[in-house]
Amino acid sequence: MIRAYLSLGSNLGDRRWNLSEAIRRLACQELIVRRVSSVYETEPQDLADQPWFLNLVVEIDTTLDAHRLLEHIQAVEAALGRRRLTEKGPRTLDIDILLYGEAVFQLPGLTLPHPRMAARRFVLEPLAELASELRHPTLGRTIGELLKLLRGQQVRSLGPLE
Ligand code: GSY
Repeated sequence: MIRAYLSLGSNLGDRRWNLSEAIRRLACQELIVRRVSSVYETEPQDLADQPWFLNLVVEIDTTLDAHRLLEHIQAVEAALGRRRLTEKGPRTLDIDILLYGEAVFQLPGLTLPHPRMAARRFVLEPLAELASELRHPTLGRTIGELLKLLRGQQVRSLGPLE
């Protein structure tokens, strides 16, 4: 069983419903959703001219290997009619694997830990809520320490999802 952390985001349609339905569909025999962070309304990164996102992080235990986990995530995104109007633009649902145990590797389509997680407040803020003492496998700092290094990027907590 591997402990992993996933980042979920939505800025199209019913954002809150997209997130809760995604969490419901992620859970299966091979994947237990252990904890869900608060929901955060977050300033869009990469492409500023788009609606603000709702983001959260889920802590899971899974017996799926990293590639099967990615396939499972992609199936959940597809089932929710993932729409993405442009590459960095609005989307109904985005799920990223942030951490998969202590795994460190780079393969086409999957890099672990997630290569941009330490630069994103919309990831670190909800992740720190669940695991601030967790040490990033390659950066050697805890999630709480990485969060303190970030400047800018507006996020505000909206409390629990349900
Ligand atoms: O990488 C996930 C999609 N995404 C997001 C996001 O989820 N939240 C915020 N705040 N900005 C984002 N830019 C992209 S791309």
